[in-house]
Amino acid sequence: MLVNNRVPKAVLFDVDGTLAETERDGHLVAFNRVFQALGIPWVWTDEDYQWLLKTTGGLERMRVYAQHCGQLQFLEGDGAQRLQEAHKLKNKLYAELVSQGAVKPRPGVAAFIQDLLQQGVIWTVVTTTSRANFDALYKASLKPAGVPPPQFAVCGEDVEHKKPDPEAYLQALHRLQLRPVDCLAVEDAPNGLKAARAAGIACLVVRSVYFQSGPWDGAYEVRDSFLS
Ligand code: XBP
Repeated sequence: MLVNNRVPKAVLFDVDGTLAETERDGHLVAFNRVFQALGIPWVWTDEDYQWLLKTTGGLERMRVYAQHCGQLQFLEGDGAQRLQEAHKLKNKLYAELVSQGAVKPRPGVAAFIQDLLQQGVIWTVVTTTSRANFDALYKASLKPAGVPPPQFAVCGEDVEHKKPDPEAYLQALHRLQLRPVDCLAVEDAPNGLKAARAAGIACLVVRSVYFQSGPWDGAYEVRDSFLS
């Protein structure tokens, strides 16, 4: 993949929706199971979740939903603690789903990354999901599909501000000791695109199920698949 006629030195991949349809096949399923298990009176539909994905971070997403429904008891005291427990349990269930094979890499992603490595390009992960989620996905889904390990993974715990803030990308650039112009980001969602662009990095968008329509302003290229 050329960016401005040059092979980039590093390609920085988002995880959720980009490497795999983790939101549809993992996180959303786990959220709804946890709500039922903990007696939280919420059932998120695909349509709800599409809107909720505008908020990055699982805990932040639940808080936005509580606010949206006017269920302010979940925003402080015992209620807030319940949401924190729900979030921990969601990630545990997510890891279980992933280890059971529920989340497959997106078609062509392994070959795309292998091809980069053959050209001497570094691949890294820049996500604001929890580290345990990426580790579970790598072990159970990406590695068995032939995806070599990334040089490193910047994850949600490493940053103060999640995407669309550029912090995760800036941290990756610092660790790589590379300039933005030497890198390419790969994202599936407007928030990720914004984060990459705010860090000055060109961004390839590979649209995922919940992000069929942009806005994709500033994208280097927008595709539907790693195969095209
Ligand atoms: C991905 C997310 C995450 C996951 C859930 O962010 O939005 O919130 O849906 O992960 P990014 P957690 O696009 O930066 O990878 O529950 O661990 O937050």
